[in-house]
Amino acid sequence: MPEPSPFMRAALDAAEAVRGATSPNPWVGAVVVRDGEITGQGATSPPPGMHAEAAALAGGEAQGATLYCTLEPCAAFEGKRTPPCVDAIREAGVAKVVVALEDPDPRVSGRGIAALREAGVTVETGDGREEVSRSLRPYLKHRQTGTPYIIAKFAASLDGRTAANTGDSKWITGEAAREVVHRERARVDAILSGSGTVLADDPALTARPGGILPGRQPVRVIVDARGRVPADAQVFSGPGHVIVAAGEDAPDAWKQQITATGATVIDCERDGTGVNLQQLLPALARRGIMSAWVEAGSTLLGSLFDGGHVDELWAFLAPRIIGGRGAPAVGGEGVQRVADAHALREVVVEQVGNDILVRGYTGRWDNPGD
Ligand code: AOF
Ligand code: ZN
Repeated sequence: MPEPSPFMRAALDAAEAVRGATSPNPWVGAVVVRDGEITGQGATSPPPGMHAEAAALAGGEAQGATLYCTLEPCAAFEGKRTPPCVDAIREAGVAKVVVALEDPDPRVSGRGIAALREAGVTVETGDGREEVSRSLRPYLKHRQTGTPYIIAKFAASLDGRTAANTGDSKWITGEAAREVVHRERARVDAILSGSGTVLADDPALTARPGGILPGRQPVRVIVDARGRVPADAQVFSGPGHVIVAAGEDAPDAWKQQITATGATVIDCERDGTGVNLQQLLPALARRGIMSAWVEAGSTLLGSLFDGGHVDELWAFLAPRIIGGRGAPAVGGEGVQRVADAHALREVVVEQVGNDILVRGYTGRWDNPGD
C-alpha cells in the first residue's frame, strides 16, 4: 500500500482526531500548503458545524495554495446543512486540490471534483487513497449498504471462554485492556449489547477514557427481544441516549417503564429467541449510527457473526485457562466447516498490559480500499 504524502498524512491525522464525533457525516481532514509549509488545518465539526476544508481555509490567506483533503470536497445538494466546500475553495483562490478519496455519498460523488475542475482548479486524486478508505470504512459501509459498521469486541481466556462455570467473569483481562476499550468506545457512534449482559453484569456501557466521563457519549443500544432488562439498570443512567431494541410482542407495561427512563424503544420483528438483526441494523443506520462497538455475550455475538454483519474484531485474550463449561466468546450456529470460518485480514497482534490483543478486519462488503 503506497504511503500517503506527508501533507496528506497531516490531513489524515486531523481527520482521525475527530473520528466518532461527526456522525452522520464522515470524519474528514484538510491542510492548506503554501511554499511547502502547512498554513492552515481543519477537521469536520459535529453537524451542523463546519466541514474540514472550510475550517482549514478559514485560518488565513490561501491564494495560489494547495489544499490536501482526505475526502472529495462537497458540492451543493438538496437539504445540505453547510455551504458547499467547493465554493469556499474557489473563493479562496486555491490553485490545486489533492483528494485522497472520492465521496461515496451519491449526493456528492464526483460532483465536487467536477465543480472544482470547472472552476479552473487543478485536482489530483489518489494520494493516501488506501489508508483513507480504511480509516473511513464505517462511513463507506454506512453509505454503500445502509447498515452500520460492526466492531465485535470480546475479552476471553486463552481457551476462548468469557466466564467460569459459576458465571463469574470479573475480571478476565487487566486494567490496560479495559482502558483500550474505553478509548475505542469513545470513537464509535453506538455500543451494542444484549439483555443477557445487562442482567449478568449491570454495566454502564459508557466511554470513560482515562477515567473521565465525557458529555458526548455513544448511543447505548440494548437488544432485548423479550423485555427482560429492568428500568433501574445502570445503562439507563448516565449521559448519552439509550435505545432498546425490543420484540414487538414484549410486554407493553415494560416498554412504558423503559420509555419513562428517557430511552427509546424500537419495536423489532422476532427471529428465534432474538430480534431480526436484518431489520434492526438498517433502523440504527437510519438514525445516523455509522459504527457500533459490540460488547455482548455469545448469543448476540454469534447471531452477528452468523448473519455476516461483523466487520472488525477486537479479541482481548488473557494468558490463562478457565476450562470447564465456561461460556464461549462466540455462540450462534457457527460454521459447518473450518474452511468457512470467519477469517481476519490485516491482522494486528499487540500486547496490552499482560493481555494479548488480536484485531483484524472481517468485512464482506465491497470496499474501494480493498
Ligand atoms: C466535505 N468535508 O468535512 C465532510 C463532508 O449536510 P452537510 O452540509 O453537512 O453535508 C453532508 C455531506 O457532506 C456528507 O453526507 C458527505 O457527503 C459530505 N461530508 N464533505 O467536503 C467534510 N464531512
Ligand atoms: Zn464540505
